[in-house]
Amino acid sequence: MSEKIKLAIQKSGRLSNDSLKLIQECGINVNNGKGKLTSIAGNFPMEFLFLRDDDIPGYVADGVADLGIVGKNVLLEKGKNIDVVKNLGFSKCRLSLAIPKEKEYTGIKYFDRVSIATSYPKILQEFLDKNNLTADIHEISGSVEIAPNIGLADAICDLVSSGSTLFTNGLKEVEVLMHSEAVLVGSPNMNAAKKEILERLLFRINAVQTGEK
Ligand code: PRT
Ligand code: ZN
Repeated sequence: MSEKIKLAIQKSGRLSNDSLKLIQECGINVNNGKGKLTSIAGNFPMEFLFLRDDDIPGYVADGVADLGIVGKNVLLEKGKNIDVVKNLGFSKCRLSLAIPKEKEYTGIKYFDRVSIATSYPKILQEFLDKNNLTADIHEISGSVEIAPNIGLADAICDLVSSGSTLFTNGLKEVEVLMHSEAVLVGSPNMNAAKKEILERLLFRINAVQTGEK
């Protein structure tokens, strides 16, 4: 049987449509019918795995998938030793600290000895350490913006794109920890045949991106 490269993409969420669109623009047929967890491209040596985005870095690190499309934010948070093969330029956002809008922001020392709610404890802890700050991190998996209003935390660290969620919840963005976008990640342990398929894929992605400029 000829070699296929396995690409993990988000099953449903903010990355899904643009990931599928990119693959289709590369001329690769992908069938992601409802409920499907895997599928095979008819016209390119590629197999798809449809997963939760949080699981993608681990699957690529373990070699279950050869490639994945995931937000840089999730990649850094999971801390897996895999390569960013290409920045994809969609799903742009930033990971930021935000505080209640009526508070006066005095600079980064504001965050010393406060409590911060986040779904990104690792990236936040690294930021605090780098700035010699001690804070109490509350890890929560969703609806982080509600935390200050219900008295769970003094501040939040979450993804922001338009800023309207912060605004609606009476918060203001005061520090940016990182800028993020979707990235193509790859296992460092691909065999020669898979590397050759990756080169063909990258050639097509580059052509798509050049065409969009
Ligand atoms: O189910 P699964 O685990 O696969 O998906 P998920 O719910 O964990 O992730 P999903 O689909 O919400 O987001 C996937 C990726 O999209 C993220 O990891 C980011 O890389 C990227 N992305 C880009 C965003 C946003 N923009 C974004 N705005 N992810 C989340 N948000 C949320 C943010 O958390 C906040 O609640 O949108 C809200 C803020 O948006 P604005 O426009 O009001 O500022
Ligand atoms: Zn997720």
